Amino acid sequence: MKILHTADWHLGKRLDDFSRLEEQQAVLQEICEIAEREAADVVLVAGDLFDTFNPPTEAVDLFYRTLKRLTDGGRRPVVAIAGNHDSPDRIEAPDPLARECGIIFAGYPQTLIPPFSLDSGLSVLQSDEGFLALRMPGTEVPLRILFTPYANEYRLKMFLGLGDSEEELSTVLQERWQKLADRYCDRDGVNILVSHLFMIQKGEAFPEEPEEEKPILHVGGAQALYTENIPAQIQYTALGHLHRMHRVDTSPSPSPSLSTSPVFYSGSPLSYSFAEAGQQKYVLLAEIVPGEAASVREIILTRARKLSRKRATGVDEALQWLSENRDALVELTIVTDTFLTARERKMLSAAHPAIVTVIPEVTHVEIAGGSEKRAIDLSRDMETLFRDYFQHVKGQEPNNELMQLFNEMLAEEA
Ligand SMILES: [Mn+2]
Repeated sequence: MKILHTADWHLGKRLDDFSRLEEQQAVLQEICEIAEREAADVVLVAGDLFDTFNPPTEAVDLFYRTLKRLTDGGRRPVVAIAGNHDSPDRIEAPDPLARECGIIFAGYPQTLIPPFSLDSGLSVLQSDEGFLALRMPGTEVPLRILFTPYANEYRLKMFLGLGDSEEELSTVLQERWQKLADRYCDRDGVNILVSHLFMIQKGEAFPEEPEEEKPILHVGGAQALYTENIPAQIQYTALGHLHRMHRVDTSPSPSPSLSTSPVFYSGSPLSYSFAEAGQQKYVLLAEIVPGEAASVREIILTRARKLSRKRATGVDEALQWLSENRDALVELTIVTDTFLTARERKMLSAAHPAIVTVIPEVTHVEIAGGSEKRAIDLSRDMETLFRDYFQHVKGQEPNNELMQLFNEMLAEEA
């Protein structure tokens, strides 16, 4: 059985003033082509489908068209769960219609998928809160999916019937998963877990989260979930949330039957912040047969733009680099001994279509002290800064007439 694992599409997300819609269209088309080329049997989208609770129309449009194409006329089921950026109700709203196409949405950890079957041969064999068993056309092997969409700690504990209990979330989720696995996951089928959570291998350091993903730490920081919480029956764990593709663990629960049971974040299909600059993006293809270890292939995505962080010394070096990297979205730091002039800023933006941010890193050459550099203290008042600047550029103090003029302009500006 071939399982295509992707996550963190964040449809509708922009980078400051720059729309990413065209890139999102291109990279989702790429994912569709991969599913078709590899003849994937099922597609998992592990949360953060949209970037906001109320995504723009064009993002919603792209989302449904992509899922519809992925289903291949109802033959290839798509299972999509909510992440912390998604509205669980919105995700589940089109469910009755989506099921007709072979798309299964889960917004909550306690979501119960009603059993159904399609003419294509796809059917939901069994269903429980946070669990479903699927039969795909052309195979007798059932696919069992434990699913846990994102929920904050409070909602998760309410669902698990814990109220305000102090009990560790990891312990109670483990018990919940184990109960489902013991009830439904034997060696006659393929057994997987899909979730949008912050999970690490016990004893490992916390990986860096993208800035905007920080809030979820309350499910992961004090209340870390560990790969050892995953039941031994599970052959593959498909995670969403962290935007860097990586294997969290190879063999979390030593199982007598499985030599390995990989746990992966697929990562996002596009770099969404400059913290992800230079990252390669992927989808994952897990191939699994009952009772055996999954093998996982990392497939590179190529159609989104690169995010580049460049630190240049001086405007000339920056211009040179920009001309050689025209396809990237750029965060540019310029080390300069004075402020950037309006003309220089103009030259920079004329040299490249997608400079998202320019950060001048101003050093200052003391005329008297020779070539020694020091940073300018920007907290000083405007008049002092101007005197300093004038002194630097002209090598002399501004006269009183000039200072008067400057103060007049400053007053008018205020
Ligand atoms: Mn997330």
